[in-house]
Amino acid sequence: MSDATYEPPKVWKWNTESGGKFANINRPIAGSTFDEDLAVGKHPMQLYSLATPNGVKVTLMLEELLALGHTGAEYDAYLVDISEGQQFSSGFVGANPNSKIPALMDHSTNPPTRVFESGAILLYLAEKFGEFLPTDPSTRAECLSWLFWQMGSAPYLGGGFGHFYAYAPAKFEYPIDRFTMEVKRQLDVLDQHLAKHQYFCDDEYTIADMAIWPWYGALVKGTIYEAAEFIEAHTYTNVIRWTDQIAEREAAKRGRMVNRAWGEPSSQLHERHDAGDFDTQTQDILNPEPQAESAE
Ligand SMILES: N[C@@H](CCC(=O)N[C@@H](CS)C(=O)NCC(=O)O)C(=O)O
Repeated sequence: MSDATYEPPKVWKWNTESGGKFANINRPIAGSTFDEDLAVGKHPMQLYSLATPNGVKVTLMLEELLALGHTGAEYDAYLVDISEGQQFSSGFVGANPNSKIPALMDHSTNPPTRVFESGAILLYLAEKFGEFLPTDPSTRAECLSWLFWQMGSAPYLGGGFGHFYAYAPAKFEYPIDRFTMEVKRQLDVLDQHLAKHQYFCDDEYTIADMAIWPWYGALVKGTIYEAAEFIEAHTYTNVIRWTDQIAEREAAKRGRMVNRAWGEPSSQLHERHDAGDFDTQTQDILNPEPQAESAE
């Protein structure tokens, strides 16, 4: 156990020097900090996002819809650099009063429809295009149960485990222990389900998989928090099978690149305004050019 103790004062005060990787963007108040409109491109769907697990959920879905031929799902994806505080512009706050990516504006409606919260965006798109959400009431209930499971569970993974294991200014045994226990329990829930089912709703790839994959698939592959060894990720064999299966989907390969501004240059597509944007990237992968040092 850590011997660090803390006696809370009667009234909490905002300590702007609290430390941690994201201390500069964390605030106890909501609303915009500067005036700036959102850019609007030519397509029906305007996405303001970043390729974190929450952002990737939406681009997985949009790319799947486009692969099925839904031209109404054509989209412009703008990069929101949350480390620079771009989620606090007046335009972004108008799209999402919660100041978090992803935020979607559907310009095919008049007036445009704003949708925030990644789960709500997945559900909105699934209902609008009639895809990736079963219509049979029982299967639909199973799909929505897993979708909402993800929305309720991932904060323990990201805000709990990830924060204290990877981002906090110091390592404290108590929170790391508590959230590791919970995250391993969650992985076991997923693993036991996937031992009996190909996807979360039997053998159908749905918005439930799209919500869970960017978080828990990345966790077992060690691409978030570099914790694969610590949590013994290799023991969750069914989660790994499912993760690899989804990674093979062409739409998933594209979706995970959109609004990505780190990693291998060939894995990044900062903004997406046209399906052809990926072709340029594919050529880079096939014919790699020596890359200059990137400032990102
Ligand atoms: N429940 C939200 C969570 C969104 C979220 O936490 N987004 C993070 C990036 S993954 C963010 O924008 N953080 C910026 C901030 O906290 O200021 C969702 O699923 O859309």
